Amino acid sequence: MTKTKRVVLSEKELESFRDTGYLVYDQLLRPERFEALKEHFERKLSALPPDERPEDMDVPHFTDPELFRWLLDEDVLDLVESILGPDIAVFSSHFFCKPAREGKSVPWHQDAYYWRETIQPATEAITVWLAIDPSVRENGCMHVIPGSHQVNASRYRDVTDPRSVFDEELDPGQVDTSKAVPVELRPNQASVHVGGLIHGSEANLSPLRRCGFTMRYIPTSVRFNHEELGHKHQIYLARGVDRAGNVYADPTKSYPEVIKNRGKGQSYLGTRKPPKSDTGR
Ligand SMILES: O=C(O)CCC(=O)C(=O)O
Repeated sequence: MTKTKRVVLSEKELESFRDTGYLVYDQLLRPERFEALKEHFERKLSALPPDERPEDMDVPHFTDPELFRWLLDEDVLDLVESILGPDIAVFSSHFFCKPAREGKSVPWHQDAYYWRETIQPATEAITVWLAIDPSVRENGCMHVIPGSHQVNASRYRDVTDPRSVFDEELDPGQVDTSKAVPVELRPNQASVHVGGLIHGSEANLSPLRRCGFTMRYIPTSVRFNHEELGHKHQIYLARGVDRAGNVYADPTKSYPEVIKNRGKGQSYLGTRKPPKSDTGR
């Protein structure tokens, strides 16, 4: 049995993460585990029904428990633990795969805005964005606005661009694009960003596919709205103990009814209540 390597971010790296709202991490998975994830993804992509977009492979873990091999990978959880502390839940996952030449864009947004009715406080969620393909400017890598999680931005509008993955975006007056930084990643490099960080990505018009696997986590002190949304979403205890009276699903089980209840495509969970102050930041 191979010994787990313990990933601990230095105090300097954590300080920079707290200031900027994101970081880049090298070689997240052991090479054989990364290869296994890639192969698993390629199989899923080949089996995708023709009327489903590869950018919209959201919450695949609800019907594919094998994905917990990576969502609960010890090295990934060590990285997450060094940011969130010892009590961690898997909140969500998503393959954002932009096909070559016709890949969709992701509008400027803060994840916490979309999740405001699902978890509270949503700003405490983090996303580990693991590059499956090279992710560079040319093929629509993610861009972030460093430090934007610390400023108040909560005005959104409907998206009209049919090539957009999401249907709501930050009002352009709230995004200082002159400060945007491209997050270019090699396969098996990952970025981590906080729920309040402003980020987005352009359409992929290049000949190179761009796929990332997002693994999303919360400290278990964050409250999941199981009462209202448990039929459309589930969370999973990953490490430590519950701190908020949450209900957790079983990672060995498949939950096809959850997918069915969400409906097709990028469905917002909840009733689109206006953001509370803690989610709009
Ligand atoms: O993959 C992208 O371009 C955007 C991903 C994203 O919005 C996210 O991980 O929250």
